[in-house]
Amino acid sequence: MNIQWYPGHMVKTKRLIADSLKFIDVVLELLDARIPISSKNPDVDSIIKNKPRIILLNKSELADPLITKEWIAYYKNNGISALDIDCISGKNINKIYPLIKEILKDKIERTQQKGIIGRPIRALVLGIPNVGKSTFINKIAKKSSAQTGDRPGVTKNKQWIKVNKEFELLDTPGILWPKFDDEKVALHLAYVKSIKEEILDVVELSIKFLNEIKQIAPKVLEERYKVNVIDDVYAMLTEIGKKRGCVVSGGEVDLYRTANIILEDFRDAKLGRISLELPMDMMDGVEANE
Ligand SMILES: Nc1nc2c(ncn2[C@@H]2O[C@H](COP(=O)(O)OP(=O)(O)O)[C@@H](O)[C@H]2O)c(=O)[nH]1
Ligand SMILES: [Mg+2]
Repeated sequence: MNIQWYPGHMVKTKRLIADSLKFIDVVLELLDARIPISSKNPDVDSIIKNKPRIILLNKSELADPLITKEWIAYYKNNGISALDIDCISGKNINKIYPLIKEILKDKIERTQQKGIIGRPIRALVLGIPNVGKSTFINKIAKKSSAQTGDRPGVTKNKQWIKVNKEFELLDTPGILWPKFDDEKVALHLAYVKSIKEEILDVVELSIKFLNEIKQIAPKVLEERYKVNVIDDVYAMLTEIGKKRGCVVSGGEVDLYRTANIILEDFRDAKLGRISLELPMDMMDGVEANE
């Protein structure tokens, strides 16, 4: 599988983020709770340097809650503040500001000692496309002020969105391009739809997906699709297609339609809450998952 995506954008993005950093006190780094490794841009640490940062594991209502807990503990053990959130129910969104105040406690005190009052804390939201940056900004600001969708936008003049009297967000989130030299990373990004689908073969993608799920949660496939989990994943895909009535005239199975059903089922958590990456995988990179 050969995936080329967003060529050349990273340089521009890095510059935009670097420009914004001088105006902000804290970075909110959004990751996808199902794939915290693949949804993280490895350059982010060098881009934000030593700016205080909070990791937000978004879409956590789609991820395995026990594994998400492990991730939060993992970050904590590594001295990184992290919260699991979701922008649908708003879980933990109200814990973000108190956490920021805690992290910036010393800085806030110093500012007050200097006699500077009324200066809001300002945050920058960062993350890869589709991780939920715009939705998050809308949710935390409780209004539809940021535009949702995949369109990477660039604003010339900085605009701030008020969350409360003391806390503002830059209205333009920083878009980080995911890195996927590693096929596994590319696949995981495609499963959660953070890579545009049209550049991938959906049938091939679903085969890889079934292969992975077969190993981590075989029961899920048996229960949802009423098929036997077998070594021949292509045969399994065909069987799922038959069971789902994805049959074209002549009795042939429409694999394309079947593949889309399976991937959409995963994305909507109809296969249950599945996390594809564990803190344990950090030891040897995501390859350890295999
Ligand atoms: N299930 C779920 N979907 C979310 C959540 N947050 C955002 N989304 C969806 O993810 C998609 C991408 O969101 P968007 O805010 O446009 O991502 P952006 O590209 O990072 O700005 C949209 O369909 C959102 O509705 C979440 O917590 N849970
Ligand atoms: Mg957006």
